[in-house]
Amino acid sequence: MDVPLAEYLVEARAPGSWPEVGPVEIAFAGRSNVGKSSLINTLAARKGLARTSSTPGRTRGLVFFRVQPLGKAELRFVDLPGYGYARVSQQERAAWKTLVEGYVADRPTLTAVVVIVDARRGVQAEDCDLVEWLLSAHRRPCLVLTKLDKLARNERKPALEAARAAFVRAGLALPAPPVGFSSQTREGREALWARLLEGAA
Ligand SMILES: Nc1nc2c(ncn2[C@@H]2O[C@H](COP(=O)(O)OP(=O)(O)OP(=O)(O)O)[C@@H](O)[C@H]2O)c(=O)[nH]1
Ligand SMILES: [Mg+2]
Repeated sequence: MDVPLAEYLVEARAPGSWPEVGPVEIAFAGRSNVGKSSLINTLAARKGLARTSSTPGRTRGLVFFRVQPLGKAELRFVDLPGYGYARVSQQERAAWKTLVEGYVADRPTLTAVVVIVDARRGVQAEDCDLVEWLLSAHRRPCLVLTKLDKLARNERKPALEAARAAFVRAGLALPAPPVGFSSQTREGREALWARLLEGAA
């Protein structure tokens, strides 16, 4: 997928300070350091669009990007701050919840939330909590296993199956099987674009 337009729009750090409602939005959520910002850059084919870092907790606010895939309507990508980082105070955790939940619950143009899991670590309790909450808020989760390059080829399919099984065990029905992805090799990029555009249509 060629992406002729990909640019930073704005970062919102206070609840309700979102940009005016416009094109359809797709949000990217997941544990701190899982590779959310890298995945946005890979989809957009722009190296430094979303800020990435090996230090967890890099993305603080909600960062909005304008993105237009070739021949399709303009969209927005929303990079959400990560969760599950141990060295964060109760107060910061509560602020995260207010910020993210406020956006996800009320944003009329939000069509999908991409839930990103580290293929090596697998699905964790917080990931299940997020998906459970998304489903209860009638938001469509799209599960992605990233950093697939860190697994041997023969470990990839079992990892995808294990992720799906973890949600089933938690009693959570995902609308579609997980997409395997790597920001390093760009594996899964076309499959994820297809999935996202299917949802946006
Ligand atoms: N090998 C490999 N490394 C990756 C991949 N995706 C991200 N990384 C690395 O993982 C680290 C975190 O990536 P980010 O994209 O900043 O992660 P994030 O989820 O946005 O992190 P926060 O904003 O801090 O929550 C960086 O060092 C990336 O280079 C991947 O697919 N493969
Ligand atoms: Mg980030």
